[in-house]
Amino acid sequence: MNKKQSISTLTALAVATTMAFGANSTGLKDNMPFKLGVAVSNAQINDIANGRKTQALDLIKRNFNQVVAENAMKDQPLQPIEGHFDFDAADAFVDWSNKNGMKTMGHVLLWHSQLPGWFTRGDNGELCSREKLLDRMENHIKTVVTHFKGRVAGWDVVNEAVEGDGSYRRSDFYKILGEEFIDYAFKFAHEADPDCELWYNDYGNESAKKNETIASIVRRLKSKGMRIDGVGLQTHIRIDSPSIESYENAINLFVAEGVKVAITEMDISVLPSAWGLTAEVSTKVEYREKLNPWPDGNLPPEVDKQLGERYAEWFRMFRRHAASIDRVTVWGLSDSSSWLNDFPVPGRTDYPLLVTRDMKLKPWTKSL
Ligand code: 9MR
Repeated sequence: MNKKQSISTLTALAVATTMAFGANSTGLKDNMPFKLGVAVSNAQINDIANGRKTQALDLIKRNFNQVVAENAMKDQPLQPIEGHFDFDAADAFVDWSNKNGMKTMGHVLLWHSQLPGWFTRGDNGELCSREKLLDRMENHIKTVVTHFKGRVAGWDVVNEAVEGDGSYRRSDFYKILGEEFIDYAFKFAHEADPDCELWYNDYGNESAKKNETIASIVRRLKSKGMRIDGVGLQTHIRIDSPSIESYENAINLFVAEGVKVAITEMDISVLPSAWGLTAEVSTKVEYREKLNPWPDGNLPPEVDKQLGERYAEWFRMFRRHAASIDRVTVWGLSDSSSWLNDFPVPGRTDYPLLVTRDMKLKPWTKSL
């Protein structure tokens, strides 16, 4: 082999290696039959916007090939005051993720939470008229979708419109427009960008009743010839519940409606359930301590092992449905930044994610 030949052999090898391991070198994403995603926090987006290089951003690039902003693209941050859009943080995030070749999802166009007060109300706090709400929805959705056109692969168009008992959530949107607020939201999004994926997203899919209503939304939109690409199952679960079968049933149900599914916000809380807490003030401290059993940031090895096994079981189920699953996204990078540390009880120490507080991949992530 002459020098020229050996250089071209080396170049070919380098290209093949890059292709095999992905542009951002090997990590968890390279072992998955679907995209592996992570929600990016406001603090991380701030680092991106300021050009800071951090361990967190390196970990994200190496291990994930799909991202979504945990908060920065919700209605409140994007249009805090009617008519005043602020895209700075979101633009920095989306440009960064596009540059790094990650599938970028938009979260969220219409959600009853993190919604600025002006959106559904009049000057005196009363519900606004039907026409006013439709006008505001159309303006917000079209402005936002158009702004990110070609840079965001898809949007959660509507989030959490259905209750656990299968009824529609009595949100302001619902009170003013009825269930058709969902149809309007999908219509406006599609008109703004016909190429954009449109998703419905919700939590608590262990409820068959909830899933039935979501499936009926999919059917309704499809029967009107409208676009809906998939249903997102948030998957905020616990170490001991719900059952994997209940989620597998949900996946089968939605797939039978002819749409894709995605696991959009996965985390597994290891802390005791706080629901049913007494309101009796004198018992508060005792309850707080009981509810926060591992406050020093060290999870006992046997609980960590249980957590790893629970993640592995769920990923085995996801792998079985890989042909229908667009992505599996975890709701935050490391335990220190999880929303679960402050919800529903503020100031706890939870361990729900794939990366430890000292920014190391948990050893059991190798088995996912
Ligand atoms: O993780 C988000 C947290 O930082 C915000 O304070 C909260 C605001 O309501 O929203 C959290 O993310 C939610 C997501 O947008 C929709 N599904 C439930 C998530 C956890 O509450």
